[in-house]
Amino acid sequence: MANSQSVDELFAIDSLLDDEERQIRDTVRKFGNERIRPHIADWFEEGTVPARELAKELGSLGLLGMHLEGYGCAGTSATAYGLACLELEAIDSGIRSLVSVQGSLAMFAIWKYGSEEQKQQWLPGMAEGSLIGCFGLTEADYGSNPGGMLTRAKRDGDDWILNGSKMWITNGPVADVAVVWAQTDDKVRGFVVPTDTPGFTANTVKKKLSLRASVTGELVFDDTRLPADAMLPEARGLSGPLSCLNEARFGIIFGAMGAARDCLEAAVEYSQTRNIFDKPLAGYQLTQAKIANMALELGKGELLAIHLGRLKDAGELKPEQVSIGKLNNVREAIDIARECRTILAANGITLEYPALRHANNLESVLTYEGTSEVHQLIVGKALTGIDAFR
Ligand code: TGC
Ligand code: FAD
Repeated sequence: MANSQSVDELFAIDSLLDDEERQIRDTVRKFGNERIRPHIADWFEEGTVPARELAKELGSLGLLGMHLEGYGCAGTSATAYGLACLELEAIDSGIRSLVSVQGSLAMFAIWKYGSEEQKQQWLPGMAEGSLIGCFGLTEADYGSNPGGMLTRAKRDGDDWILNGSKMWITNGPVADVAVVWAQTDDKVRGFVVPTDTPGFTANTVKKKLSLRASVTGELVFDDTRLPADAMLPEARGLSGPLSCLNEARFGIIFGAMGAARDCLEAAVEYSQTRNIFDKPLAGYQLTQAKIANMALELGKGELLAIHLGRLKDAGELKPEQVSIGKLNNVREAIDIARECRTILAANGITLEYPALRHANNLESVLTYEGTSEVHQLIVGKALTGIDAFR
């Protein structure tokens, strides 16, 4: 429609970004639209993604570990990284997951807690996308409560012997390297595990109804022998892995708004051209109320994301503020995706339109990186001073 505005225009989002941030956003948007969007519905339907090929392309765009400094990483602002996540998730949450897990979880853990040798060995290849990483924290019976993990690393001379398993691990079956968290006699520690180590197996999780364009797996460690220098020296206790989660949750705050934007754009366009009772669906007050309400939540979510990005760039972002963003933006995104599906009606249940694909993906996003209930409890604790987890 000639005079219709986007939500970004309505909220003047560009006025909050600098030239570099706008340029990064536009580059990632173009890449996503040209390279990935034409295939995404098929990949989702087939339950596949060419992770290795895409990792190299994402790496050559500088998107892997992009807000980290050195070791081949781009060293952008956190806000720019968030905007890249938004554009990737506007295509599919699975693609943003690939990038989040690589950059914010596996690479960040090595970058923040690794020895100089570990950083030199792994980070440049991971930044260029020739090596894929995964991050093993969750176990089948310990998701929200990772402190209860059973996976254990025991000393054998100078070596470590790892036993146990990790579940629901993004990129696990395609990874070259796994960052694995395990109990030791000295608290929870992180280990850098090349996936060709004897005693390491990765099994693919099948029959998923969500995040189908993402590889999810189980990691099994059966007397996996690791050298002494496999341990991340600077992480000791649960704060190590939990601090990595802050990084990935931050990307999701932006990313979820990308999925929501994609749904809303598709629904608005559809409503402008779909004639119902002899006039466009967009011309009905009920439809406009839906669209206006969704636009408010999308715009507010983007403003919140950028605000949190600015705090992160100033080194002031607190974990409970990350929880506010993840809780709000994922919850609103899934509501928007479902509401858009109602506008698309029967057409909305197919992969011809993105709304139900995004809604299904957002079911995982609502659960991973801390369920919405976990984030309510984190925010609740911040507001009341009382820990209600146990
Ligand atoms: P609690 O006793 O509160 O804390 C243990 C230690 O950790 C510190 N800490 C944090 N440090 C940094 N950042 C945070 N966000 C932190 N939260 C806590 C805390 O200060 C303490 O340090 P210290 O030095 O005193 O030992 O721990 P708890 O056992 O009570 O658990 C707290 C809880 C429930 C919030 C935490 O376990 C949690 O966040 N659970 C959710 C688990 C989760 O989010 N897993 C995600 C796995 S990765 C994933 O899903 C990837 S999805 C793929 C993708 O991203 O695309
Ligand atoms: P549970 O912890 O069993 O939770 C069950 C229910 O109980 C939830 O509703 C939860 O909110 C609620 N609950 C939990 N605690 C409380 C409480 N104290 N009070 C009230 N209610 C509570 N993990 C990784 O380590 N690496 C990955 O790469 C990774 N990728 C993933 C990819 C996908 C597609 C998915 C679906 C998950 C992935 N995960 C990964 C795992 C994810 O982080 C966990 O699924 C998540 O932390 C929740 O754990 P759970 O599924 O075991 O649920």
